[in-house]
Amino acid sequence: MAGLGRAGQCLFVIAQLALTYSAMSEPAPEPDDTGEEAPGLRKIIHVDMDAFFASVEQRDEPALRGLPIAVGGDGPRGVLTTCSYEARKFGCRSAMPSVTAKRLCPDLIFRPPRFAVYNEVSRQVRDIFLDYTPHVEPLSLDEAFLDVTEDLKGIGSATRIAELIRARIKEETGLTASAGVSYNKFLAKLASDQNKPDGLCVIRPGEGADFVAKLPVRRFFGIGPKGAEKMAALGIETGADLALCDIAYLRRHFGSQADYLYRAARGIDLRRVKANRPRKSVGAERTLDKDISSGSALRDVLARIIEITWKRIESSKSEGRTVTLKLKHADFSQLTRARSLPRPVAGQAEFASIGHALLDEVLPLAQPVRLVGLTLSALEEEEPPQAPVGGPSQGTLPF
Ligand code: TTP
Ligand code: MG
Ligand code: MG
Repeated sequence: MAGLGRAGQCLFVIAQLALTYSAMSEPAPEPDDTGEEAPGLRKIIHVDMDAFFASVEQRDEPALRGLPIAVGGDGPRGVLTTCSYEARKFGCRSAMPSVTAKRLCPDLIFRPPRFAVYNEVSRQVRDIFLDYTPHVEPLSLDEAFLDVTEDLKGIGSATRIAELIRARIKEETGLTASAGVSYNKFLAKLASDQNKPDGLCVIRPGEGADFVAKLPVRRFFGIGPKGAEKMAALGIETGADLALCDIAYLRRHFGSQADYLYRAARGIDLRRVKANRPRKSVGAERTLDKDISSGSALRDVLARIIEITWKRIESSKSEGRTVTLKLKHADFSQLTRARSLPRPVAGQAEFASIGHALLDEVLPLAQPVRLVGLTLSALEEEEPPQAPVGGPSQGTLPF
């Protein structure tokens, strides 16, 4: 680095940033097992899009339909995010190295991911869910739990609601989704997976324990390949095997997961569907590979962060009044500067000018900086109204 001019050093830092970029996204969903239980018999639907990223690519490029395709990089270090059901016949799977997938399926066609499009579809699908209930808990871009215990639209059954939702997703996005209907989240999620793709499965009250007994434990939510291996070593292959284990045994071998497993093996899950908390802020931050103190290098970093953050603000259709700059020093002490407008920030140019003005306020720096972040908050988004749990229709909506 000694021979590089300031501009050269700056480029070096920016190049490194690309590798260490860490995004500040929506707050992580709270763990589900907080003890907050849903009283009474619920009607829960789990909806999950089929081969989501790959189906979007096949939708938008009709020549790909019916063919084995993968979404991800096809270079030597590439990994599949997902692949079409045509590719799954060859054994291709999510998270598989692209090299392995190509060996299994030499005709596999690769496309790079287009996250902006997937986000857009995800929002469309979420809007459909919200037409049926405010109790929507997204698990990822392509799936969510819905509590439809209260039949707000007078549709008559949870199964019928699930069918209507699937039909509307097809009509409005051109994509298929699978749905599971049951009386708790654990079973509804198992059910949505049961008849994929484009499938529906209903597990009625009284059927949960039998359904779970026959399943291999690796299909249980929260049991990954490693967990399944550990169970296999203990002779636990199916839900029925798991149901034979007493709670003390489970605690000894699986610690804090024991209560969940004990209940799951019996088809019991007391977790409530938690509607997404409204987003409080949209932002991005970067941890720098090398601490920097020069004002101009920081301005360059901030310019990149502004672009990323503004894209997020646009794609989440957020509007906000407060811009906050965060700097973390080499010794981890933190410095923030915020500015609020009486109205929402008007556009990227205004957002950028506020961000840079905040940075100018703190220059020159007393010590080098290891992290830079910028957020927009005081967002103007509404929380979905919380329908009361219980009420006259509870328990009256047939499956
Ligand atoms: P999933 O719902 O797990 O998978 P899928 O929709 O592709 O296929 P299906 O549900 O029909 O089995 O994941 C949704 C999307 O999330 C997926 O299309 C791509 C992305 N994803 C990854 O990027 N990495 C992963 O390891 C997984 C599992 C998914
Ligand atoms: Mg899916
Ligand atoms: Mg999914």
